Amino acid sequence: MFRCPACGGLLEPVYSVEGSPRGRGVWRYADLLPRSRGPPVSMGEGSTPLVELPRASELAGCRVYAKLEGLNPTGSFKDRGMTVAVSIARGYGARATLAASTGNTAASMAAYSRRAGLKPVLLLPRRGVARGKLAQAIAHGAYIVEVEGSFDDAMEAALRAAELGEVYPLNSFNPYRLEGQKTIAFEVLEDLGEPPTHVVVPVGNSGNIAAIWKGFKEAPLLGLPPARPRMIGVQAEGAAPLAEAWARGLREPVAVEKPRTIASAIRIGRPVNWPKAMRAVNESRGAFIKVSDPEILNAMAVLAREEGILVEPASAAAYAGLLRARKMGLIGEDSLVVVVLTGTGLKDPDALSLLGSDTTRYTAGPQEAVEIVKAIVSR
Ligand code: AN7
Repeated sequence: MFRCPACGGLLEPVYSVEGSPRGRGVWRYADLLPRSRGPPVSMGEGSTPLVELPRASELAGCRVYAKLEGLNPTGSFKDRGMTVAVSIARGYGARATLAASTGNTAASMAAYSRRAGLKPVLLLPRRGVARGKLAQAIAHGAYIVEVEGSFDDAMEAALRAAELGEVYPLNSFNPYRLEGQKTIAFEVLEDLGEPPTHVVVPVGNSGNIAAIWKGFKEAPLLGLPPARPRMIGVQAEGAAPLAEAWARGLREPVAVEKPRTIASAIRIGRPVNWPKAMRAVNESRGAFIKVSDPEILNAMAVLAREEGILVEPASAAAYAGLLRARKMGLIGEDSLVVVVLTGTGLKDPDALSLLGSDTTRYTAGPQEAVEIVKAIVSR
């Protein structure tokens, strides 16, 4: 399933029709989305805010806008792909859905599958998923198998289980997922008013960066302005199969056996969509780069404290990547950069707690509390 019968490669839908955007959200671009039998399984995904980041721009030394994907129904960009793929699954008459996940796909597929009346089955790396994401999947009544090993081990199990044919696979090797996710590019072009020079995206299984690039290439079919931003894919140092390959000039990812990073969403050592992602970065004349965990936490703190935007570590990696790319001279000061902030910070309380500081917290009785407030504001 989802492999080319001739060469075994990844599948990619193409469109010959031209259309124009109508309505809101992902389905605003229905003319360039796969059609399913029956109405789409939708709950308002897409049409997320594109906001200017004044302080983060100053710090980066170029104009920066953020696409707030954490405002999707289940808190990440995954909902864009899920509305399309789950609609197709229901149209096919599937009864159960399956995915391996580092957490956000799990939450999204569980929610959309239940909405469609399908039974969600998840393969999750044991102890590898942020608490809030696991809680979401549980709340939606997903069947959860915690796999001993990494996400990549869970993915291997998912590929084998999908071969059984009894269950509809919803990982991003399913091309319908990426069709929904490409709408990020359409929205950026409509909302920014001028084409961005760079789009910075955190990379795990590497589907999203490929999806967004496909969106930019198809945008003229919708009457949107042509744009060829450089796609910058950011990985965490301890889980950087693509950034490592890029640095060494290799054409294939350098597999990571035991991926490590605070950014659990992108703790992935063998990205399944790598051929599409490599092509996107090559065609757009972009780059893959990597950032350290301290850089990720710093970026998270800047976004939270200077901009009021709470994201998870994987999303903060994109902004950390922009700072790094500016220092490397990869992105110039005249650039107009869109950073895709892929998911909300609310799902990962353990990561958030690393941002806190003892010097700003007090315990006191009501009387003493007033004195402390006085002292703080007069400081
Ligand atoms: C917040 O949920 O792979 O490069 O199983 O949750 O398309 O994989 C999540 C990935 C970036 C990377 N930011 O996107 C999963 C999963 C967040 C994410 C990515 C993920 P891809």
